[in-house]
Amino acid sequence: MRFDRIWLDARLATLAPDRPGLGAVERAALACRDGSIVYAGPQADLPAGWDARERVALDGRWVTPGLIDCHTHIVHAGDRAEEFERRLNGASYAQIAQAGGGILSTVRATRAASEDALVAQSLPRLERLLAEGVTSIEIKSGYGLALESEMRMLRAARRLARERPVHVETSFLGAHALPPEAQGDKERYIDAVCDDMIPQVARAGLADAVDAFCEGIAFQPSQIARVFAAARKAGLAVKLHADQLSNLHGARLAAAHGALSADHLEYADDAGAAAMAAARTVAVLLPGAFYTLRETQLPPLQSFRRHGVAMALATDCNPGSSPVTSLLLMMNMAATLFGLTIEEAIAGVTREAARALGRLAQFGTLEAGKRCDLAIWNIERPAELVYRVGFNPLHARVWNGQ
Ligand code: DI6
Ligand code: FE
Repeated sequence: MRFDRIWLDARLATLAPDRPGLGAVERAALACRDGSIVYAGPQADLPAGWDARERVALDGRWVTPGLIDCHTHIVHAGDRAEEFERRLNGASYAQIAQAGGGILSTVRATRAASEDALVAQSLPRLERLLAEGVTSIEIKSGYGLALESEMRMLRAARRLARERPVHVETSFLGAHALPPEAQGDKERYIDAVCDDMIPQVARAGLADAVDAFCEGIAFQPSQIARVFAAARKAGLAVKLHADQLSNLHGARLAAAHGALSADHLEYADDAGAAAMAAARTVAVLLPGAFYTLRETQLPPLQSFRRHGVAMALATDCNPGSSPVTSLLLMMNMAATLFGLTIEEAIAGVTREAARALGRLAQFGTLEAGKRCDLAIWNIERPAELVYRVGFNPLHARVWNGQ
């Protein structure tokens, strides 16, 4: 067999679902052809007579699947440092939102930015993620809140995939907040999201999924249900910002609509976890927002484990509640603040993040047939990826075999 490239003398954390723990293989080799993994396993078991155009000796380095950030708002304009100062002086996130700041201040900046400006402002954030071995990223709209500006955000997100070697999944988040011109009429704005925005975004091929924010400061479950029905009609998968600041039974709602994921979930309850397990909806934990908002309510981890809910981890990179561009830091926070194990933290940014995007068949593990997305690390043991704070041990990143 002739490979394009082979990495030799590696230690693999394959994350293969049929193997225990991280699916570790020592003294391993990994080979790729045409951008896909064609072999990942013991070096001694390589098919006889193999040959490769290029050989890379890894001297025992660990290889994980390329990291996946499955929940971000990295496309936006401006920042909210001033709001951060206000929160340090005692204002709450919800108070600032109700006073027309928060998400709406980013909406003003984003509406004023051209597509080029959005790409230019988002690239440095993307580059920080790539420098830590990220090979796939989900990007949401939600700071336009009108057809034209939402589409501009999604086009900017799609362009990032052409500007850098990374896979981008986009989510339309029109139901993120009520724009000022709606003058308080949430029902009418949701009409526009369902009847106008979702069909047009879908027709333009700009979104892979539809997301929404179910919260007192955003939209009610009945309004979210209408958004999800419109998404289904347009052939798009759904996901939900659920139970972040209060329990509106968003976890149950997401599960009832067969959502790929329900995200945040600090206020979700055991019944919500059970419903998610039955619907195979992934729990996406976002410790950056928990930390930034100084939340004290922990997501119901024991319920997720007991019911067998898959758990992913992401940055939620956004200018307000999670100005974070480090997935490694999220792994550390998820372990220290939420109590995730090392295996859960690593699976959460690889296999389970791919599952949360509905892409586990394409990437997220080191198995033959998957896209050859790798992160190669200068570490002695996998726990080091979670243990250090603010240290990046990436040796090399491989995307699509390159
Ligand atoms: N929850 C979040 O954490 C982000 N959006 C959401 O629905 C925050 C967005 C922001 O504050 O700009
Ligand atoms: Fe978010």
